[in-house]
Amino acid sequence: MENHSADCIFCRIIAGEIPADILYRNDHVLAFRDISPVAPAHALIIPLEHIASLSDLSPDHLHIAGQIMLAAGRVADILGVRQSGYRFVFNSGPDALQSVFHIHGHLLGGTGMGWPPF
Ligand code: IU
Repeated sequence: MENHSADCIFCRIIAGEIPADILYRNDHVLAFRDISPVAPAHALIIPLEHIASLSDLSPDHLHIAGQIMLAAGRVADILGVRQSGYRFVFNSGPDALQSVFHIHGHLLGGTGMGWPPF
């Protein structure tokens, strides 16, 4: 696997070393249910390639960034929230409370949400 990090829990989920409730996988991304959901539907979409955060994306990652966005609609379908609506959120850095440093989009749905989110 490209750029696999043995120290990264999400790389270990990708490698099948740690169990996860997998919803979707293709050649570029993996989606699984968040272990501590904050909404009735809460999935994480991650690239198979280890990239630490949104801020570490470069133009070289254009294809993988697109694959992550494309997967959101597919995962929303799988979770049954495509029609009702959902939010796709990337926490990046300390103020946003990023805690796992393998880029992941939180797909949140299954309930009405407020705005702004703080
Ligand atoms: P954050 O954006 O980095 O704060 O989100 C990390 C998420 O990863 C958080 O919602 C955790 O519940 C979730 N998670 C997980 O689903 N499985 C794990 O093994 C670990 C964290 I560690």
